Amino acid sequence: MTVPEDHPRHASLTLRERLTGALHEGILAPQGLIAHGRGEALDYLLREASHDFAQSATRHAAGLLASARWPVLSVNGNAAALCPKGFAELSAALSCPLEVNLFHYTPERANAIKAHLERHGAQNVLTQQAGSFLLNLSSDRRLVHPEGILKADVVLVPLEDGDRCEALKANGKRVIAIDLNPLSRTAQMADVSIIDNLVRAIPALTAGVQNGAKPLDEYDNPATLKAAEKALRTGNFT
Ligand code: PTJ
Repeated sequence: MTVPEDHPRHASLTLRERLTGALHEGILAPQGLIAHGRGEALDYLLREASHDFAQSATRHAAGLLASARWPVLSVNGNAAALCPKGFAELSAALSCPLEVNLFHYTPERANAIKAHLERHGAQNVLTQQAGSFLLNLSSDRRLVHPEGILKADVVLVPLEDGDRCEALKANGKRVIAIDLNPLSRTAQMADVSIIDNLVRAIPALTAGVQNGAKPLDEYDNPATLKAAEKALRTGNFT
């Protein structure tokens, strides 16, 4: 459906349309709708805004990505459905690959996501390559590409909850997570956790990279997580 421009929840309803469309195109896992609902609820509590704790994490993350030896942007079904052009632009700004990495993996869906990203301008999209595995991980997120996640020193992990962040760290990588839930395992384990909606965080990262962002001299991720949790629990954003 076309969401009326003057609807008070236009932006949110448009994202829902993007996701349901992506489900029908074989890009989104059905479970992705449940994940999105959780994110929507948290974003509602954050008043759908990027707060100080998100902005400083984003600045630091942009600096880390820009100064990385081999940055890689991991993309799952939700990320591809919500923000395909944004990922293409961030990948171009960093001259780095996007890599499709899925929890609910099928080769058909990985290829559909790659084609979707390319339709939105992405130039360098990797999928898993036979025989390449991330160690210490038993889910299908272990399937990687040797010129992508396997070789990366810094990996951007958007919107997932679970086992992979720990495995990436055990494999010596720095992890930047984007997750609206500061209590998720991924957010807790990452080096930098951007507690913000992916659709705001990705363009902000691109702007940071284009404006020559450098890593902050001092950055405290546990403090970021604490500030975000406090804001969510109290509704106080000062
Ligand atoms: O495409 P696949 O097969 O790799 O599957 C992707 C999903 C998202 C289904 C899978 O990774 C999953 O089940 O994730 P979870 O465990 O539901 O975790 C998703 C996390 O992302 C939760 O902490 C949500 O709060 C958060 N989240 C949801 N929407 C957004 C978000 N964070 C940032 N921006 C969003 N738009």
